Amino acid sequence: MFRRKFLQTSVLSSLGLIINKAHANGDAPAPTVKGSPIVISTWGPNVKANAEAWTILGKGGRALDAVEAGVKIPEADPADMSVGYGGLPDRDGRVTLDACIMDENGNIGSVMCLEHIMHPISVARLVMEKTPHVQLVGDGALQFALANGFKKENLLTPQAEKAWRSWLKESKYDPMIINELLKEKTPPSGNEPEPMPGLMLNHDTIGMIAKDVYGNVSGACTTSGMAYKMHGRVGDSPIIGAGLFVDNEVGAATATGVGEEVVRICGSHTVVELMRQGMSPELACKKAVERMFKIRGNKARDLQVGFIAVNKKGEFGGYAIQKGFNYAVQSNAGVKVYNAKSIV
Ligand code: SD4
Repeated sequence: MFRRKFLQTSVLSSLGLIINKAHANGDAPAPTVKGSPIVISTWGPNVKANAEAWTILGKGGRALDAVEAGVKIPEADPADMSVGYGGLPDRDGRVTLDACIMDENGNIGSVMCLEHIMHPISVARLVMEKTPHVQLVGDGALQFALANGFKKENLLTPQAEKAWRSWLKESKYDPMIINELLKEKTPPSGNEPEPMPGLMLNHDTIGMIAKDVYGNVSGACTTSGMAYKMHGRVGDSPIIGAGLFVDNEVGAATATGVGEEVVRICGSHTVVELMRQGMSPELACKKAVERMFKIRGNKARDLQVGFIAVNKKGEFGGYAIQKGFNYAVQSNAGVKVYNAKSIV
């Protein structure tokens, strides 16, 4: 009896200590919506994707189904030039897509460098559910998609082709490229985030994490990757642990921005593990960003990476290297776009 009580007390007090430490580091506790499902996506304009996810979550549906349905919205949207159909191509003019998905049971699936398929997230889910593998790339991923009834389509829109042709004139790869076309993109009315500085506009990957009414957490991440990348380049987005990570005991995290930097620190896994140690979602995201600076020094200063995270209590937060990163949240409390704090 005494031993059990002692163990309980010491576990609780060490938890308390960790939480106090987190707050001492200047992190404000995130708002909580207890018992409510919640969905969070990178970038303000993804309120539309959240709304689709909410049609499932709000009716008591599974987080996994919600995140898949949600990210299919930007995948099919030709105006979203960083995801799916309409995504900016690689330097050879090929639209190559990356996506991954993870559920509450640790099931995972991903596709990398997949061409001609509008919904890579659904192919990733099939990899998870129908194969003995967790990742398929390039032609193998395409063959798998076609064998499972997906349609082969041209994903290069005239607008994306025009942008690529004008980039070809100088052919200078810059992960922080200021793309005139993306600059014109407008956020949906009624939920306008602060204007996003042009610098950040090549980073529009959707990472979506959700907790359903049962308290289960899942996530999805999908992108056309960095514009004008080398053919075959894969970033963080389809890599479990980098672009996305879910642990149903703790919560979930996802990333956007220069994928090379996220992969280097196993970003989303790092955020989830920091939450496991007792940090709030925002502080965990901040510590992951700080780790990038520790490793990369000033090289990280000119790049953009943003993380978002949610824990099992439904607390959420985000943090980025640069100003201008925002994220969209939907729960029973409503729809809101938050501007993330940043290190620079
Ligand atoms: C990548 N993280 O491929 C992605 C890029 C991104 O909008 O966020 N683009 O590195």
